[in-house]
Amino acid sequence: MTSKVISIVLGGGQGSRLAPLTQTRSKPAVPIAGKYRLVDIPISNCLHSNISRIFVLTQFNSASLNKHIKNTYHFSTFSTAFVDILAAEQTPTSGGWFQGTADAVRQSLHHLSTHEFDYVLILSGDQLYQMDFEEMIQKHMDTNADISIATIPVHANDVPGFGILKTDENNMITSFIEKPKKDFESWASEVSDEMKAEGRIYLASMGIYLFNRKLLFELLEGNDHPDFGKEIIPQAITGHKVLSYQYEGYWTDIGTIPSFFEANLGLTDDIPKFDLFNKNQIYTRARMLPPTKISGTLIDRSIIADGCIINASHIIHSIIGIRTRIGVASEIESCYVMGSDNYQTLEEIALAKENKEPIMGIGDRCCIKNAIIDKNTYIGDDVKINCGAPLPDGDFPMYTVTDGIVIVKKRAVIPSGTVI
Ligand code: ADQ
Ligand code: ADP
Repeated sequence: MTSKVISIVLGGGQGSRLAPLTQTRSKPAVPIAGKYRLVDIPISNCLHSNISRIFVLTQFNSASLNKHIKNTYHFSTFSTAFVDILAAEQTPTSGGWFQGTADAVRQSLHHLSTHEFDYVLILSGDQLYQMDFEEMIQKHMDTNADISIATIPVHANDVPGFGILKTDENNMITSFIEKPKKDFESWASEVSDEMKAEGRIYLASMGIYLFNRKLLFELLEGNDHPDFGKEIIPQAITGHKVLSYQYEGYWTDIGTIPSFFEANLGLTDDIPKFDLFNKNQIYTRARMLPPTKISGTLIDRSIIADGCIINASHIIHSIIGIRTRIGVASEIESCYVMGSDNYQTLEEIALAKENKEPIMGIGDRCCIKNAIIDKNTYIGDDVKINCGAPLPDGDFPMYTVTDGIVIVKKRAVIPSGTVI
């Protein structure tokens, strides 16, 4: 069944809501959970659902995304499996940037048409969830649907951020409205008692679509509608069987800095809503890193990736990414430290110290709270980040503040003694 499916991961527009993490890399390449990249989530869901022909659409192609995909997703020479990146490209018929989600798929159709498939599964690249797409595809086939949309009950507060829909008694979608801002009370749906008790009475589109091949081509060709949510889906409701495939597991958008930060730190909960520790593990690049070395550190509610050298005094409620180095007596609380791409040599460290320059990682006696520290940063000694009064939002050469969260930019150098 899944051998008839090709999957397309929408890897992101210009990624402005995740800036500055997307300043120098495409959104699918943004690191999460200390050792993965965003794109590993939808790809792993596909592979666990036996869907192994995957295109990742992205606005710009960064060296790191190519390198990550090339080093991670290897398949046998005799299989048809692939993970290919399609970056927005100039062709004689199109000018460049993808104008929206539907436009991104439209511009990529010619890459699909040489393959054999009956269904196209379209996924968002910035969501954290574990879902078995085989079940969705089975329901789609059983009900003879033209399109299926994965849906989830949401609270009234969340309605303005989603496509909201209503269904008939057979779960076929009868109406759809994209991101209604007000007067949406009449859009409430019949949901399970459990969802009702949580106040989740509106059915939202998860932005996960399964299309019959022929219909997808028909709906996209011959018009220039840019988005699925705004134009293609609302228009397709009339005249087609559009199934609502309802899901009630954990699912969250990680396309903004606050949601990205919260979802990462949520992984340190006793029983996280998104479980890294189950048999359907998230795939990522297998690196030959040494085990982490820790000395004199109290660690609580934290995840520490491979290859770190940690001498901090406290690490609380934090994620520490690969190859992170943290100096003595430093305190890290509610932080996502992404780590580094390489180690400095002992000679480089000695030279930097001689020149009174910070070395890669976090120095001695630092206090860092509520922060995301991007990769390959150099934070000196006695640096304080977000350890005083709440900070107003702003963008500075070495860091950005968004909703009170400080994001230290990739390769930033923060001199010793700096207070942010
Ligand atoms: P949004 O998530 O707000 O709503 P959108 O910004 O269109 O929709 O993004 C969907 C996915 O496509 C994201 O992964 C995004 O990064 C990616 N994307 C956006 N523009 C792109 C482009 N030009 N090229 C490539 N990828 C691009 C959508 C639906 C709603 C639904 C929510 C669920 O429109 O109806 O409720 O998803 O999150
Ligand atoms: P990311 O931070 O998303 O990993 P990069 O593209 O910076 O993105 O990193 C991928 C790899 O490319 C790393 O091994 C890094 O050392 C290398 N790299 C990144 N930028 C440069 C650069 N300007 N010069 C040399 N190597 C680089």
